[in-house]
Amino acid sequence: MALDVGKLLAGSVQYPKLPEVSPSYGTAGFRSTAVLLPCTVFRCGVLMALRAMHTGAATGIVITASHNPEQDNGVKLVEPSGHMLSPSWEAFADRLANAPDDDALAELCHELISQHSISIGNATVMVAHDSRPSAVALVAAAGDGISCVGATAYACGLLTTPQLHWMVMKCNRKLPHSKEDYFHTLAEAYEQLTAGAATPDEVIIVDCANGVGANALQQLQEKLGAKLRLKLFNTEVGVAGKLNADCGADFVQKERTGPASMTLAECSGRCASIDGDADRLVFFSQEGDTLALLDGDKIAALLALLVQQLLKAAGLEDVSLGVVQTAYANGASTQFLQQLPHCTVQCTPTGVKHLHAAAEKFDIGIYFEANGHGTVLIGKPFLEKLQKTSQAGGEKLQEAARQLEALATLSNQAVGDALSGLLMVEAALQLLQKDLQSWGALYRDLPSRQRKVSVRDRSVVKTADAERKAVSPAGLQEGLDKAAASVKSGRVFVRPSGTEDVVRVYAEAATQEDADGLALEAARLLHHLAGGTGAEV
Ligand code: NG1
Ligand code: ZN
Repeated sequence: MALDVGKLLAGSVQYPKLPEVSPSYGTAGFRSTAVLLPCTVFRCGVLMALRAMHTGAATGIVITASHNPEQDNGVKLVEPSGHMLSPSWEAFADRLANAPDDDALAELCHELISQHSISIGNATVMVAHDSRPSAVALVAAAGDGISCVGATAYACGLLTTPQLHWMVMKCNRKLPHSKEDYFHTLAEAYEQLTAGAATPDEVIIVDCANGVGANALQQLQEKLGAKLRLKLFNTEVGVAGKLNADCGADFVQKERTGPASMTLAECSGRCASIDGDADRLVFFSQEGDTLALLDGDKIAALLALLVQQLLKAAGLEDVSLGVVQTAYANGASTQFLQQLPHCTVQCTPTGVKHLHAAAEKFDIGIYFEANGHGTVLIGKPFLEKLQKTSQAGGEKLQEAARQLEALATLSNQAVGDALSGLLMVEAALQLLQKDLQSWGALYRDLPSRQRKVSVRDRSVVKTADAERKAVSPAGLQEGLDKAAASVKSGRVFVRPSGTEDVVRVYAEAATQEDADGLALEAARLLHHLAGGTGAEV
């Protein structure tokens, strides 16, 4: 069938492109103030419908701006595999979002259809949203985009981002994929993985960022029963002004403090914090004046130990195990992981699409960003090997193989997932017999400092070597090298953000004072060489 241009134009005219808005597909899709988004989201609906027709499988859209403030919104695009939109389509997503008018949009659709020989026909796009008030209008915009090219929008309602990714993946594998199936699968896998270990006495305190994760964790708790007890904080979902406000994983990780609404006593328990769409997770515990933070790096280290223990018990030490990080990983975590036997450590650019792709190359790939976004990927060839072990080996071997299988089910194979991560961490603590203190003591973080620097045009900053080196503007890297060499264990890099109009600076050193000084020097170099506006944000 051919594209019904009349229908496309009739839809498109309701979502005019504002000339002053130039959307850009960033680190994780499009994101901006919600009022500027209807046109972009409508066009994403069109794109994902065509992607579904091209692949012959369901795709997905999540309306969310994650940890950003409530007035922002955004759109995350989901492949039939459950992963994020294929990078090969990102440039096209940009062009589509920036088409100046309806005719230009129709022309681009024709170009995409002919370039990929897409046959217009039945297709499904699954659409979910987080708890932002702007979701209603944007879900409608996505639905209109999907239907005006002849596909069906399947409204999945209020979900966490990873839940929708999981549902798309399972749907296309023709496996049970309802919201209920998600909770059931996670709870059952957790039970299998921890069978035989003592149920923890401690209640896990979870800061839910006043976001959709609060609802999801409540449902998960119902399935878990007495196996794991959660006490939820910041659960005011949909209450104006509350989402991510002084709480949530991003706040805790960046501010190094517990959520404002929680008392010191509450923060001194076994605490976890998730973000507004529940794809990031960090743990923390107040110890006197300081907050012990167990971030994505620490989670990766803990899960690497768990995987190694299970592999050893199953007699499967010859498998390839990789841990994938970004340049933001604390240098102490990289060192810790590098000294683990049979473990390869790799660094990729920021953004889970890069980490995920690298992790997939290992039999078992663990990936985490320092901010707590990540998962454990366990590939099919490995699972097949495992099944043979289960059948052939003795009782102990079989038990470990079953646990590895349970871990493969528990870890979200589509994308980083705070709920799945929470259960993986709890299982790991039980099976490795650790508490938050001994987990935290695996290694000591090097002091670090992050800054955001406002420049006239952040695209003048270009990087290489997984963002660890600045190749432009000229002289910047030389300046950074000189500054880093002047302090003990100094490391510093800068990169343009993919979600905000800033250049990010990361510095670490043996002392906090030196890390702060290094970050300040990098900001000074940026002002000087990249046209800083003087604003430090
Ligand atoms: P940008 O703004 O490109 O640094 C941030 C996070 C990413 C990722 C994305 C998507 C940092 C330093 N960067 O990207 O890790 O989570 O947002 O949400 O945390
Ligand atoms: Zn998020």
